[in-house]
Amino acid sequence: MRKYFLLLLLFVNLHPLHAEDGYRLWLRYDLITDAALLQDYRTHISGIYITGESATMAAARRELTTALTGMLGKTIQEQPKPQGGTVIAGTATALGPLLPKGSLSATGEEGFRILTTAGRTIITGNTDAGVLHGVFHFLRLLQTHQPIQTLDLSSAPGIRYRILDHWDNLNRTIERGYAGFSIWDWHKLPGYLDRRYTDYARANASIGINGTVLNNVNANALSLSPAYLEKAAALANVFRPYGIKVYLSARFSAPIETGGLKTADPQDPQVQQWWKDKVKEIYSYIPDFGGFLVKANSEGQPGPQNYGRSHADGANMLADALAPYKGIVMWRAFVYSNTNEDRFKQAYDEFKPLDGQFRDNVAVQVKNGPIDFQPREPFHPLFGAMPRTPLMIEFQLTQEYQGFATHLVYMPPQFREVLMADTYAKGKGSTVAKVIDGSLEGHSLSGIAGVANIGNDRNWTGHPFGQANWYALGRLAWDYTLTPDQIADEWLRQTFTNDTRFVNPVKAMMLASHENLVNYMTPLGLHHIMGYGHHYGPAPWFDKGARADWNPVYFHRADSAGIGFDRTATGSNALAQYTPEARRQWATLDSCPDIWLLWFHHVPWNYTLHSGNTLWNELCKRYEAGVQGVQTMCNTWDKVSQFVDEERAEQVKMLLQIQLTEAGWWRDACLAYFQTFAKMPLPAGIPAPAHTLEYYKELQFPLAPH
Ligand code: GCV
Repeated sequence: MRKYFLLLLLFVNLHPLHAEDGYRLWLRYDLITDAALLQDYRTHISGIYITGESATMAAARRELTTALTGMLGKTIQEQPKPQGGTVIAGTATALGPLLPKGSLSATGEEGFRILTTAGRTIITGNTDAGVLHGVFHFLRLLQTHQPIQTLDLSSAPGIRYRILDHWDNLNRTIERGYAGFSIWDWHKLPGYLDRRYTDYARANASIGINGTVLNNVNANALSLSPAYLEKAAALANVFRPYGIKVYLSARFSAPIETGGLKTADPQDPQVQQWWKDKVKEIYSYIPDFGGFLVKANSEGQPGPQNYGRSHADGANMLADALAPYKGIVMWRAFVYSNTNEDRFKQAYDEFKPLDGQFRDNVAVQVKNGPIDFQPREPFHPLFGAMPRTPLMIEFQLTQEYQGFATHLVYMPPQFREVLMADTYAKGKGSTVAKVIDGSLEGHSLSGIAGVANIGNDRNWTGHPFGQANWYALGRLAWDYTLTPDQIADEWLRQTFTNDTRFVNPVKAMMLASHENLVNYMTPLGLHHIMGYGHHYGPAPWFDKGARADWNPVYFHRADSAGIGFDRTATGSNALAQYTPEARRQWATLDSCPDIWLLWFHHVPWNYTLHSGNTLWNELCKRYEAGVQGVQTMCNTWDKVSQFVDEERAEQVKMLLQIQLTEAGWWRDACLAYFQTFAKMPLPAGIPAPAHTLEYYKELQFPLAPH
């Protein structure tokens, strides 16, 4: 018996029951193992003192207690009054004389100040939510092993609406979701509040996300029915203490579908009244409801154009209903038509003429690029083109076009490429970031949204590294001057370990990962060449889609003369939608950097690129470089995974192997296909495709997630 007991003990030791499964995200708060640092932190932190009784301050108290106790390995409790080593948290008003002189005006409604004085750490802000953000920042400093002896820092978000868009359906499936089912258990709501909802709110508050759109933009009108509003209200109650508001995607035809009206025409007084009544009802359930996100007249969704009205007419009707409650409308510009000669141009053509026609509480939400979240896209030409309208930017965290939740792709380099792109709308320096933070035109409404990559998988995002993109979206929305390097660094330290033998090589791997993906999927400006419908794997040959602009052949236009979409004046002239200065970089074969080439030009196969290689040879080399890049990632992981827990080490290893196989599949299938046009041999060092082109063409994935 005793023998079995000892064996059991041994087993438990080797495989702890509470294995590291990724659930805790970047809020792990484990004991600090660096003895000197631990000693230092213990000296500076003896207890906490929290002023304020709100639910938000209660959350701050819980977070500080749990986190400090965990990291310092001793019980940290509230003290009756501050002393040396106390961490004090409260608003400026609540702290009163405890707060030394110093301005909080720069911290606004959601920002914070952290300072050390008389041996105490003070975390403060103008609001409880600001204090909570400060608490999370302080904990981030500890988790990333920063010095805390002499802190004096202030921070405020650069962007007002920092939102996650969930494409979650009421039946718990997720459109383009790869991490399980929806975390919203609609059936059990409102009575059953999964602990996950609180942890979701904590995670978001820790990175400054302040809004969540609960349901898919391809919306079900039922989400606005009383039964579902009650459920949404239950979630809003959980999120409220964390400074997070709930928004809903509104189906434009809801007045017909659930209201019994004959029309949803935004000029119809009955329809307008229906929305006013509906909004009033929503606020009776959710007093701080954020507003609506709307996908209208896009991919079959109903909208104002069904009645001969414009996007502005539709958005303004909803905006008028929301205005008395300070709610906003996020009206999406993701529209494309089959009649435009170039899908690239449609959103600009439809929306630019409406500039100045939207109400003050409307933001037009524009995808980062003109097509659809491709691995690399030029910035959307609407940025800078609608000076009288606040424009939000929408990024896609869920990896619809970037390898699902199977590929390790760290997106901030891509986000940064877009945010730092210069629109030249008001001269040099008119970056996309300045358009969307409102500073270029003085808009107070500013926003950034990320299509969530979250599901009910134990680790939330399917791939353990998918968490980094969620984390980064929040951090960048708060402060877009943070570099991808800084964000990766802090995420790795909190999520895995502070050991630089792990952090440095893995950070390098993350920073290279997006370019690797572009190379093995869509190098040199190729785009939209993935499998039809589910978007899994390569299918550049596909030409059977019901609409021309759903077919890869429409986008790459390969023929015996060359490859690429001519968007110059000799082609669709989409380039004319950019300012002359912005367009110049892409306008000619000479000026266009190789990485953007096939977005804008139809290029002869034997044309010599800036790299010195012919187009065909460069294409082959890039595909191969992408695959080799993944091989390097595998090698790196094999060397450093010893520094982290076995469970996540193994998960990432397996996923990287799948990524390697799929990268090779992309390279082989694409090169086998494009070679039929280029009619040139593979350059030296590029392996022959593993299978025939027919083999790749015949692969079917009817049940791939989509
Ligand atoms: C929610 C792409 C996706 C669709 C998505 C759409 C959108 O087309 O494939 O699934 O629909 O974008 O952003 O509305």
